Parts: sequence; structure tokens; C-alpha cells
Amino acid sequence: MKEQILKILTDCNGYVSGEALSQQLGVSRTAVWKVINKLKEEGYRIDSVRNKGYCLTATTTELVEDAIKLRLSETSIFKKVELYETLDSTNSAAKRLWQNGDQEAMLVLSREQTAGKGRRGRQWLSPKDQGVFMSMLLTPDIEPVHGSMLTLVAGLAVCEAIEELTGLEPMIKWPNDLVLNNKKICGILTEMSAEVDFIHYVVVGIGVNVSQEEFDDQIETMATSIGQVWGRTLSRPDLIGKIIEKFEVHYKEFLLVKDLSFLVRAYNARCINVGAKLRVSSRNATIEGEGIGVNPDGTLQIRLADGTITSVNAGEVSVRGLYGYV
Ligand code: BT5
Repeated sequence: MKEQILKILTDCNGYVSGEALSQQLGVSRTAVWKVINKLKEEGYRIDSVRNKGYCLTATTTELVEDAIKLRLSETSIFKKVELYETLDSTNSAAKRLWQNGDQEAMLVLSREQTAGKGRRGRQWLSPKDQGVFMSMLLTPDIEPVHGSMLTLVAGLAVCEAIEELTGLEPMIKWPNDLVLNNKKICGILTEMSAEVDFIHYVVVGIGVNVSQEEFDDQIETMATSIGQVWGRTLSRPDLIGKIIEKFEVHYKEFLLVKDLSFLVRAYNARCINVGAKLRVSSRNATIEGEGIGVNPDGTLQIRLADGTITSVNAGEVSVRGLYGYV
């Protein structure tokens, strides 16, 4: 019932009487009043005026499940949203849910992660209520080799979301980081379960540093938060809602086009690798050169010292001037 009342209050854009709510939902006015109080406790601002009823004046900035659902469009692919107090990792949880039969697009969020994952077994520090820790469980009808392109789709979406909400201009460090003032504010981890020619699911995990004021010694010099740079605390429901909004637009296009040609220009405009001196280490070699930009297949084009142009599709990329690479 909470969700329904919230929806009515949001849609009406004014006052709704307790009587109207109780009739519409077939419950007592006391029951309505109790739900309104619960919503207030969750941080929604609701005016109650005699003879007029209730009016939602501000949606909550608290991270609660309804606040996320409220921000998803009616046509959203995410029909299911799960928010946890704590989880080992939202990516691992999404995979477990899929294995237990939840096989449609879904959003898994947590207030904290006790074993947040970076790539290749690294760690993602996820302190309680200071960041966004979310995973999108997707079942795209694409070739398994194209699964990793979703990291780039998500990176652009997060970048645009932060830009729109704060006016800040984060840069994307290909393939999976976002940086502000040359420090990392977001990391993306895409995992996949597939057969040679068929994807079971892709989990795109996004971690954003929202309000940390300090960081663990091990990442202190390379990490920052939106709050540290912006000087204010960004509402996590707003950020999550905006990321999903941006992601869904690009995702739908991606499923049609099946490559990244449609976002290469927007991506490269925000890509810190472009024009920068790079060092790319892969299992068998390390190369150095200047970043040119991403290709429609998601690889990064690099000009080597002898002028040859090559493209890399994975590996650790160091950008001169970032994270201690001088
Ligand atoms: C990443 O890996 O950047 C991917 C991070 C993905 C995290 C999300 S949170 C929701 C979802 N559930 C998960 O379990 N994971 C995803 P990588 O490029 O390997 O970077 C990891 C490195 O970043 C670490 O080795 C640290 O050096 C650094 N790091 C760890 N925590 C950080 C933080 N909060 N902010 C900035 N840097 C951090």
C-alpha cells in the first residue's frame, strides 16, 4: 500500500484527501495516516492540511527501495528492484538471484558491501551509506564477445548522470573508471555467464563514491568522492535514478545497433585517454603510446611511438598523470 500511496501523491501534484486515498485503496483513514507517517520517517516531506489532505512536497533523499522505484520510468526494463542493508557484493548477489530463478532484468543495491569486488580479484571499498553500490542484471540478446561493451555503455551513463545532477564534468578512464580531478570516483565491473554463442546474463556492477570524506590509506592518493569535489551531498536515489535513465536510453540503442558506433563521439569527448600518454600492460606485453579514442567495438585505439596505430581490447591502462603514473 505504501507504494500505491506514494504513486498517487506523486502523480497528483497537489493535495489528495485522506478520504479519497482510503476509498481508492479500500482501507481505513487510520491505515492511510499510518502509511503517511511511515513515509515521513523515511524522509519524504508530506504536508498535511486540514480539509485538504496530503501533499508530497519533497521526495526522500534517503536510500529506500520505494525512492528508487519512484524514479524509474513506466517503461523501464527493471521491473524488480532489491535493496539490502548489507551484502558481500551486489554483483555476487545478482548472480545468486539469477541462479535461483530470477532471470529477468533487475536492479540489486546495497547500503554497503563487505566484499565489494574490483576486476581480477581486486577489492572495491564500499563503506556504509557513503556510496552507490548497484548491479544491473541483464539478459541481452547479443554475442558473448560483445558483453564487455556494456561497461562502456554504463560508464557513459554514469558520467552523464553526474554531469546533469551536479554540473561537474567527470572523465571516463577507459574502460571502467570515472575520474574527477584526476582521482577515481567510480569503478565498473561487468561479469557474464555465457555459452560460446549465447549469453545467460550480464551483471554490470557500478560503484560510485558519493560522500566519503576520507579514504583508506591504500587508496587515499587515487580516490575521491563527488562530495569532496562538489562540496555537497548528492542524493543517492537521484543519482541511481539518473544513471538508470541514461543507461536505458543507451542500452536500448545498443541492442538495436549491436555495437557502440552511436556513442563513440560522446564517449571520446569525455575520455581521459584521448590525447594522453598511455601504458597498456597485458599478459604478454606492455606497450606505450598516445590514446586516439575508442572504436565502435569498444577497443581503444593507440598511436605507438613509431606512428603505427593499434587497438587494444583489454589490459591494465595507465594514463600519465593519473593514479601515480608519472
Ligand atoms: C573497479 O575495479 O574499478 C570495479 C569496481 C566495481 C565496484 C562495483 S560496486 C557494485 C558492484 N558490486 C561489486 O562487488 N563490484 C561492483 P578495478 O579497476 O580493478 O579497480 C579496483 C581498484 O580500485 C582497487 O584495487 C583499489 O586500488 C581501487 N579502489 C578500491 N575501492 C575504491 C573506491 N571506493 N574508490 C576508488 N578507488 C577504489
